[in-house]
Amino acid sequence: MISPSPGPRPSRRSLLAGAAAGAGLLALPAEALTQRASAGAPYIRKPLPPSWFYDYGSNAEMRWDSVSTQQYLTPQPRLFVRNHTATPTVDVSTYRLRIFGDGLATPRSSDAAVTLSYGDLRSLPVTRRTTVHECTGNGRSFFGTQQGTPASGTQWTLGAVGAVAWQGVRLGTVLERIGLDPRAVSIMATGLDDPYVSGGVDYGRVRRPFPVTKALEDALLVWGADGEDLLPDHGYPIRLLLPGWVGIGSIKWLGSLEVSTAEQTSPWNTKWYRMTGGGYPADSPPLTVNPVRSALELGWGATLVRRAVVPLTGRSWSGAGPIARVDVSTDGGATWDRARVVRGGHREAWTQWAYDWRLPSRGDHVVMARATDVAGRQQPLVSPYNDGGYFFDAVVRHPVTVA
Ligand SMILES: Nc1nc2c(c(=O)[nH]1)N[C@H]1C(S)=C(S)[C@@H](COP(=O)(O)O)O[C@H]1N2
Ligand SMILES: [Mo]
Repeated sequence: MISPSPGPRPSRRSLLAGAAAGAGLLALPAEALTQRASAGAPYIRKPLPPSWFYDYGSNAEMRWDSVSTQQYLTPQPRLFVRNHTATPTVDVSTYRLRIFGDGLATPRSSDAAVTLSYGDLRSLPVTRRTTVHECTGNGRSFFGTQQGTPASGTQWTLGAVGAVAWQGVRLGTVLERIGLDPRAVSIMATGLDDPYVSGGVDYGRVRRPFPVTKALEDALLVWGADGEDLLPDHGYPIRLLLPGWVGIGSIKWLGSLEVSTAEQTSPWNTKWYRMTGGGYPADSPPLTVNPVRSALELGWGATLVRRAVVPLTGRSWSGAGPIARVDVSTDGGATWDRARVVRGGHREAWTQWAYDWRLPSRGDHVVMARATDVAGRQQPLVSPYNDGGYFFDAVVRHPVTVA
């Protein structure tokens, strides 16, 4: 299989060398080290080798043609980054998570917040959880390129997503120890990165409220991924994680949690990350559970070598739970055939699948993958337009050439 990628792929040698050192997840191609200066700096700290990422300045997208079928999880060095501002430096020795609000059993003002150090959080019972971590705007570019109605925002293809094995402590454990007022309904999570300024307006620090029910169900305060500390770009030392929910809910560099007996709002649940425009009503609710999506492990317009059987591989995922089935079309959607599940995976991580494309003719083709999750949600052929370009979940028409 040949993919037209502008940069070299990580060499087999560097990957093997990393694996031999027992650090396979952190192995970087040699080129990464020399590209440090030109990468996402000053917004993103980690190297962004062009064979792994599309660089959009403060955001970086994982390239699907850099994903190895052998690697189920997305190591942090390869995970997409979505920053509203720039990755901050947080001093772990002075770091404190502040928890306050009238929704605690003993109400506390911001000045009298409960403070938890990094050490306090690390001493609590550890929970490990693998989830698909995804930006709400993943796939946004296809509103324009596939449906002819472009939406503004980062023009992600399908790589603002990864499957990550997180380590942390259940937020529920922390809240139960502090004590909650039974009338508490909402928690505002606020990051420590600089206030977000856009179009001359200062929106304050990145923050978004989420329901207490989600906090008690499965939210985590995360300090690690792949058995390593979080990388600075992914929220070091502590980030919130709301499994299966829109990426914006998982606030990085978590500075405070305000627990309230009243609903709370921020521009990140009123102005952004809800549906506006198109056919949506003016009062559509803040987005929560991620939709169903699929991607091929191929570059855009990849060239495949003609054989009796051309193997196609890809992944499908859903915020609502496991994938029930995946169907593939190699004739632009005229006929569909079931793909074979290679690895079904954890409750909310992705499903790897494979499809044997028999005797394709030479020339240009469109390959499509359509997944259905256990909740019965199936990827549509068209995603309803919205101004924010959120939740592009339609089947993507992926061009390939058989040579
Ligand atoms: N503090 C803070 N948290 C944040 C953001 C941010 O800019 N600042 N971006 C959010 C968005 S929109 C997404 S998609 C995820 C991206 O997480 P990642 O960069 O670790 O992949 O973080 C979320 N949490
Ligand atoms: Mo996002």
